[in-house]
Amino acid sequence: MTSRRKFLQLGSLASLTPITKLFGFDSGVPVSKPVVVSTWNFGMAANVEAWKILSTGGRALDAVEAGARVPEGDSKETSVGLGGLPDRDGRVTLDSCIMDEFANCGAVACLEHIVHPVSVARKVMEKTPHVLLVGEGALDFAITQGFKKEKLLTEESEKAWKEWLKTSQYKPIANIENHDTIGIVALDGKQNLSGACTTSGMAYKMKGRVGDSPIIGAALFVDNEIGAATSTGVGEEVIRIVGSHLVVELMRQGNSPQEACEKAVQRIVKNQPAKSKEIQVGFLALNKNGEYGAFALLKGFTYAVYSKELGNRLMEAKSYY
Ligand code: SD4
Repeated sequence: MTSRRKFLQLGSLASLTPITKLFGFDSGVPVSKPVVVSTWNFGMAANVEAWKILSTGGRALDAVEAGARVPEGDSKETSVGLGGLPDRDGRVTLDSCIMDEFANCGAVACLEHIVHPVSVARKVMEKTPHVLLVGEGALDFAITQGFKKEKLLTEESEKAWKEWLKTSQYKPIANIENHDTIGIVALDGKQNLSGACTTSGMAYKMKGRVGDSPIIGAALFVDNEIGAATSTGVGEEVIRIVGSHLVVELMRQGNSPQEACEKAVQRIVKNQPAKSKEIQVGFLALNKNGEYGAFALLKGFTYAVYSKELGNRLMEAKSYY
């Protein structure tokens, strides 16, 4: 499979820290643990931070959080964290979740003013009896945990929003900046899986709109016996099929990560044949053996893989259309 994929870019070589060899294969290419995969081009930079943790024996949970924080803190990324495009009222509202190898999970939705929602999601997981906090409650909780309130709307994003207001038409455009979410899943040296997902959601969405990204089972699911999956694209379509959970369950039934992602995408096509031609949804999955796969509705879905053998590579997923 890998040989048929287009390698878009070769990144730096992985650290040579001794790592137990495993037997993951992507159609012939062995992938040892640890390994991290993440969505879109910015997955390359996210993987570099995640790899620093994974290659020195760290935990997948710490790696995925560190990776997700990269685009969150980058004001030039207009679809995640700081600099994210706002809702139709000009508010930047963030959705994020995280899940570990014990099925612990935490999430925040419609969170404003905090640059790193993934870290707030982790605090929800670790410090509260709950899984999901939203809006004002999530913000109040973040403040109690020491997060600083900041302005997330940058000059550029405000300008783009004001331009959008001239027509005020909500029409997500496939593969461009109004819907790139980072989903990141990793398998660490102890063969434990974790994942995280973070986004500013669909640009110019309705006030209060929450997508798939903070919904455990939709944009992220981890089952440490089987594998982990994450999604990107039009969240409503992912929620309708509980996409990432579906991908993991398909892997449980014996499908490879690639087959599982393809079957989940086919489910969207079956449900919404006409609409599915015009929107983007992509799934990315990693199994317990370090085998990965990705598939999207439309062409153009990229993802980054980092392992000792491969280094950091940007790949283009195959697509249904
Ligand atoms: C959402 N799934 O809010 C997110 C957006 C996204 O790539 O993934 N964009 O629906």
